[in-house]
Amino acid sequence: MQALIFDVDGTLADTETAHREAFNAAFAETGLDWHWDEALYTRLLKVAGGKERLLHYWRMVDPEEGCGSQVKATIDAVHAIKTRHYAARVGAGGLPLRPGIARLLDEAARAGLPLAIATTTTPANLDALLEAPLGAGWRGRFAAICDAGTTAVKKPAPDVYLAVLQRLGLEPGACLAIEDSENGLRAAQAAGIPAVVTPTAYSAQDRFDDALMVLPHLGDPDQPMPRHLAGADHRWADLAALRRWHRGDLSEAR
Ligand code: XBP
Ligand code: MG
Repeated sequence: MQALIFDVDGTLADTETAHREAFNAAFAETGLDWHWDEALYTRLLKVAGGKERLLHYWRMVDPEEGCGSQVKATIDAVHAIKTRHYAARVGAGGLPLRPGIARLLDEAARAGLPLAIATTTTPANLDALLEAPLGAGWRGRFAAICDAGTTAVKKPAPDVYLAVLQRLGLEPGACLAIEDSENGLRAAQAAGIPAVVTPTAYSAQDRFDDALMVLPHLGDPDQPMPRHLAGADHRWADLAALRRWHRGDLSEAR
């Protein structure tokens, strides 16, 4: 295993409630009588990319208007407002990283293991989310960062993972992806990258066939994984465990 590739939303942090609230705040600010509750947003998350999600929803609720000539300009405007509301919610440490993320990033840095990000989210969201927990120089911790700004075609297409592999100069099988959703798992698999999945409440009902491992989270000494999942002495996923799983030694999972 020569690199770890992290998804962002749902993986580095459980962000989708903040995204959902930001979308609803943008609808209210622009006078759109839309409201995305948890059940609806869970379904809409099948469409990766906030702008793509808005277009999908608009065409679902108003097929005629959703295909009009002004749709792209309106979606761009609403999404820019949403991105401002999202930054207001998660900025300045508004949302913590999920268990094990800071610990693994530090361990990888100590081990000299290259790290990368493969996400469909908007670049500005990364700075808002990561500057506080990882510091102002957070981008320097990643050998490659590919997002909606670098890669237009969203998950489950492999494009963003293929872009990361190209920047890393590594073969897919030499890497391990950490994801939270079926779209993300399918994108990694389509790029030939084995993946560990840590679902959130929004993706709990997704299918994760052929994931190396499906874990509630990566665990920390103060937030261990449930014993039945991690085995007696692996109550959190450290690099040694990820390397074992990457080699195909999934004995803890039995
Ligand atoms: C999850 C997504 C993103 C977010 C919303 O990205 O699909 O679209 O839901 O962010 P990830 P934007 O690949 O990190 O799981 O509105 O900026 O798209
Ligand atoms: Mg995700």
